[in-house]
Amino acid sequence: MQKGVMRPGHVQIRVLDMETAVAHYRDRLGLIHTHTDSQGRNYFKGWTEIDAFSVVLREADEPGMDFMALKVLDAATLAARKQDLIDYGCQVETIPAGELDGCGERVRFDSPTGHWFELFAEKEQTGKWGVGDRNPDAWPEDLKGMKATRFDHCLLYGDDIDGTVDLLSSVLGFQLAEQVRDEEADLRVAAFLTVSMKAHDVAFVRHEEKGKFHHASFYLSSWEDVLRAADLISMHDIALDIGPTRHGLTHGQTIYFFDPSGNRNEVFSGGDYTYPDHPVVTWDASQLGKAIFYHDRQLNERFLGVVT
Ligand code: M3P
Ligand code: FE
Repeated sequence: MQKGVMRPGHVQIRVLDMETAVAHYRDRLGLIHTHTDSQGRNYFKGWTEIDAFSVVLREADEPGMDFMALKVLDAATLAARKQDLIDYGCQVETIPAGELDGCGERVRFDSPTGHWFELFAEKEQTGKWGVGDRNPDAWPEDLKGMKATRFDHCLLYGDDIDGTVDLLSSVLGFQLAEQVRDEEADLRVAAFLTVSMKAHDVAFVRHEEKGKFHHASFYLSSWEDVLRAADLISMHDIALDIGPTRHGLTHGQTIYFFDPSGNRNEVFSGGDYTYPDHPVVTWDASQLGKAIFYHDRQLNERFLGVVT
């Protein structure tokens, strides 16, 4: 059921060295670097995004994800969902407007997998970068690197994925679009959740440790652009994880690599769509190789094991 949660809004990622991280996200992924705040955090957006920012980098001693935020319809929805989260039993904290430059009040809450999420209703809108919304041209000519269009989703690793699926679906209106099930163990191994027509806005894989970050993913316009991203990864000796290939899950065309701090990034194109009446798509754990890498059909230790 719709609960007024629209879409992913931002992700705050920890990096070990800010200078090399800014160069990676700006010049290689091709995000627009919007500014640096008074705490030294750096803000970015994909060129098609209307809000002021969607990625925040914070310098820290360990890589990983601080939180992922979801944008809700309006202030009344934010207040209603805040109360629902408290009633559900989450730890809920209100972060005042302006703590992130240009962002309104945020409602931060924890989850059974140990990840921190946020809801917010308001953020400064700066429009699609370089084209605006009045007679917009097809694309800006001066994009860099992989020309990432938007922050699309995060994939997170944690122990109680059934608990987090229940929280996000019952309180925030997420729909389970795809999953991996181990029928022998009667266990859900992975869950792909959406609040939109996208195959996933956030996804979870079962893992013994709480609160782990597998990747942040950015949408590209075409398979051709994914292949071009692969060329750039070689040109600049970026640490490659896997790809270019296709996922069985969600059917996206993808490549994975690491930022200079060891956080995994994905760029992808295509993929399935989901309407509210669509049945859950299930992959059997016995087919996990094909579910993750549709071409290789083989699991890769680094892809499954390396998280920040
Ligand atoms: C994706 C995607 C795993 C599957 C990942 C799939 C880690 O990242 O965007 O569809 O099992
Ligand atoms: Fe992904």
